[in-house]
Amino acid sequence: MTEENFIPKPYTNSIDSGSFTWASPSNIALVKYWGKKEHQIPENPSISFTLNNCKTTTTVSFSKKEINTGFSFEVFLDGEQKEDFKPKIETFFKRVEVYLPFLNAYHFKIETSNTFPHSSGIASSASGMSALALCLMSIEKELSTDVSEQDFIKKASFLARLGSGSACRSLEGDLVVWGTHDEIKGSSDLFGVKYPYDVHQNFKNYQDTILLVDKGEKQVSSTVGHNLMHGHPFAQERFKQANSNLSQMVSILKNGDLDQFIALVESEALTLHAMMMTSMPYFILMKPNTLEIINKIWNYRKQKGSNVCFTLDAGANVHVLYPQNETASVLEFIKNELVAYCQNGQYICDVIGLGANKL
Ligand code: 2P0
Repeated sequence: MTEENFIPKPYTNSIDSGSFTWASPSNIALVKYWGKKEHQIPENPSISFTLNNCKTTTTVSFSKKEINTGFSFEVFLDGEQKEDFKPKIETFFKRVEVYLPFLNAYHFKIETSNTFPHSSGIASSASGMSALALCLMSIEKELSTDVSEQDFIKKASFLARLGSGSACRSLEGDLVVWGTHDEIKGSSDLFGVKYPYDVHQNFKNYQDTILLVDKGEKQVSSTVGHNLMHGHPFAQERFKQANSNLSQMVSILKNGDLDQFIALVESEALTLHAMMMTSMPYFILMKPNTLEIINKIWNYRKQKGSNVCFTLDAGANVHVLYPQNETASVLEFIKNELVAYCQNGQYICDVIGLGANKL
């Protein structure tokens, strides 16, 4: 498939106004996307768990304009107008205009809210951009007669990617691959696909407790972060490693080997941060409490023979991952030993989920 396949045929229906609402989750990468080419094409394939509780709900209301004078939209977060959200959406609209030619014909009111605190350091771009892409696809579906369920999700993921790369992994569950990989059937640089192979029982209802270590503004925007991989001395090796890690992940997901899973997932997290520490300019996005938590997790795992492990996003928060059968004991450990390292003692319990849904 190529980008051209996503340009729609002339619309057959006409519609003056309406409104659609979608809820879309965040996701946490196991093999990380870090580095992209032009047009939001990833340098390497990635795979993520779709989350269940960390979601963005977005309503897009639209009404036909009298004259086509560029994009016209307003954005609200929790009922409050957000001027500072507009540039990112304007950029998104420009990128997707050729694929959604109706964007110029309507005025849009975009109302959004998150189930997680806005400045929690949990990226809302994945859930936010996927929810917005889905609402726009619902409008397109009204304007066209022949959009299959499969094409709908594929194009929504394609559009979400153009808003924010990782957003294309937030439409379906419970594992999603984005980026072409020889061993993963149907995988594409253009959109995320539901992981197509067997997944061992060990990974069903896998738990993710997000420890909010630092809720401040992101030190490095993801766009700046990805750009740091251009000319990075270790970039090519990293991209190769991500490919081979994804190959390994395919067998781990099949055989359910949790020791191998833990080693791969933690290594991916630390490699992501190592890339940032070794770029120019360089950044340390972990905080002292991030390291305290990592060491506590390692000690606990050793002492108790637990399968708990961690992963990180491009920030200081820690995602604590563990199998469902350890939920009670790991939550006890988190409360007793890790909450002290969270800002205001805050953490969010999540579990892998099934993807976005229309409300
Ligand atoms: C990921 N992250 O795979 C990686 C790991 C964060 C750490 O994708 O510039 O918001 O919008 O394409 O997707 C965060 O970057 O970046 C990210 P853009 P995005 O989840």
